[in-house]
Amino acid sequence: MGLEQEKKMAAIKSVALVKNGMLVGLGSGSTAAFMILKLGEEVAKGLSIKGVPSSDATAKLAREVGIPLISLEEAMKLDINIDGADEFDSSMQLIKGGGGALLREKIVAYNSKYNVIIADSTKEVRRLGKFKLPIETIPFATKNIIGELTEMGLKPKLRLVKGSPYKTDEENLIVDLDIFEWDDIPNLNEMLIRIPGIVETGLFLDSTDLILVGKGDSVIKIEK
Ligand code: DER
Repeated sequence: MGLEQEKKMAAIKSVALVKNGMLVGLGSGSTAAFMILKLGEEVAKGLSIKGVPSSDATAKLAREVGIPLISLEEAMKLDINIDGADEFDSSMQLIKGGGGALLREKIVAYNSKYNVIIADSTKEVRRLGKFKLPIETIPFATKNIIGELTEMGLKPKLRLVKGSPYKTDEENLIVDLDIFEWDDIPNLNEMLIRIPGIVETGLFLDSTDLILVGKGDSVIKIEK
């Protein structure tokens, strides 16, 4: 099966976990988009849920398929959150943020009782960091942050789109880091978060309850 099919199978499997009356976190990215399309079909057949989108792009797609949306503050606590990932390892640690939505994604995940990741088989890695780690930075501090992280050997690169700095839904800037040589990931995360101006990192540590991975023509379950 191709990667698109793997994404789709994992997405469809995740929707089976969504029950009537649930408040659902809606992730961002191409795999999450398959989940939203399937969820829209179920809503059209009578599934009664409310969704909290983790990005403006996800909110747009969810509206197009008829998923009723509420704000995070209206929901307060979500029953389930379904999102994609850029990488995951055997201890279910993730790198996310390839789509630039890491801040709201992490906020939604934090406020969810149960977190499900859906992915194709290329996302499973033995060691995090082949995918560059995105961090979200306040523009006022971005240049200084890049300077400091350069000195630390993290090879920071400001994310550009068509030659201009990529702007997140919160109007912040994304910097991508090379962390492959870094052994102590939790320590790296703590250190990054302490730097003023770094709003959040794409390291999602100990926040995932279930990973559904499309592999060939089946879906593998990885859980705590
Ligand atoms: O930004 C993210 O973390 C998204 O979930 C995304 O990068 C996942 O990638 P996908 O488009 O392959 O699902």
